[in-house]
Amino acid sequence: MQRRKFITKSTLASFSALLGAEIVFGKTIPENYNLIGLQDPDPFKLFSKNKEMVVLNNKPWNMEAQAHLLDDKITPNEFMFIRNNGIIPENIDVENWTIEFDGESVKQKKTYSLSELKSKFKQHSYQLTLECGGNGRSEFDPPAKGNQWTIGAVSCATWTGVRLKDVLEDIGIKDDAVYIGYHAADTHLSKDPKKEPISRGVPMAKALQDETLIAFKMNGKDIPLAHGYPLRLIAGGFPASASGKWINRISVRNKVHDGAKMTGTAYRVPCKPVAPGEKVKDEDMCIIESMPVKSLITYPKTGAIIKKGNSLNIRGHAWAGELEVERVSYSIDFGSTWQSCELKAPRNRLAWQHFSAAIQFPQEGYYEVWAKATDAQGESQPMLLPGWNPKGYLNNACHRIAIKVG
Ligand SMILES: Nc1nc2c(c(=O)[nH]1)N[C@H]1C(S)=C(S)[C@@H](COP(=O)(O)O)O[C@H]1N2
Ligand SMILES: [Mo]
Repeated sequence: MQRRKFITKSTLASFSALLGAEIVFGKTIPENYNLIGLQDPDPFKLFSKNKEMVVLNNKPWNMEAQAHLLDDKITPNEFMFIRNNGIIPENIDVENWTIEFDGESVKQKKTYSLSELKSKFKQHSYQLTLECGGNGRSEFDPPAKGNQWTIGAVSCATWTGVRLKDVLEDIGIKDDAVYIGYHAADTHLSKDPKKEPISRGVPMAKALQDETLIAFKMNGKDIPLAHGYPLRLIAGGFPASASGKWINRISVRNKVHDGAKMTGTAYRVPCKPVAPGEKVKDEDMCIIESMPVKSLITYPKTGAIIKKGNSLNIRGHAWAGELEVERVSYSIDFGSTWQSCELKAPRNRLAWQHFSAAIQFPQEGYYEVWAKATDAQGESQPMLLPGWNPKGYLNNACHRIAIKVG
């Protein structure tokens, strides 16, 4: 007969430390037992996300959508991807939340409370596309480390806040300003308070655009905690890593901001194309700015079956970083021929655009419907992978869905 094994004294002690309480009958806990108190909370409930969202990581929390979940014209919270580099701040004190402006290129440091920001400056709302620079990373070969995003790290919600440029004007900026960098309240995974999980920014020209906001509302409500409550920077069209969540400080720099994840391979790609797997010198890496043209078929869901003779109405969104999308085409013959989709103008600059098409199929069988967008400068999506880069950024390959007719 085998004797039941119990957890060791040292495991028990570490469990108690993690729980912050003595486990009173701890001695009788069997080996390899999962204490409820140490299990992860349900992330769908915790973040009010739809059950079909896909969790890529729990330390830190990272979650993506699937194409069909992004069908809404304005992305609701339940379908919005979450990308965290560190630990979400706890016990946020909104009443005393402030944002400080400092750096070499401010005439004077200045701090605003949330209510000052809201009352002193005009408020603006824009629908803004946020796509993680690593969206699509899972397809690169050789593979790139990091969250293995498929296609779901993109959103387009309505953000309300004050223009960063109005605040910068109030503060007074020196002529040598080059870049702004954000600082935020999240904690580094090491829990070292001296380390920031991420501190990125944008060039001055981007900081001064009308649509660059210090936002306090998402889709008309307080920003959800996971998305930056109570204050976040929004720089639509740039990799979403430039849109700092939980921000409490913005530095106006007289050089390119050198905060966490601004250097090395982080959010930087080879300035010129390289062979897959090639080592790239640091000076040959360029910071990602405007995101490339891309599109997503959000209806129907891949695998849909339609009756013979019926036409299929597809729809989706297309976006092109800082540019407008000029055209979206679809193909049902693996890219041999392309037909035009109907394409709507964006609600405002930097918002994704909606496309649709009614497709006729020549006969029963299996098809793949491909979508391809082209931006205002004539740049189109590649059908398969774009250029390889060390961290697997900027995969803007065409999206496709499978359809059976008959
Ligand atoms: N403070 C802070 N801001 C942040 C991040 C973070 O980890 N901490 N992640 C960035 C990255 S990499 C992305 S893609 C977006 C994701 O925004 P979301 O989680 O609201 O979708 O937030 C950016 N802002
Ligand atoms: Mo990101």
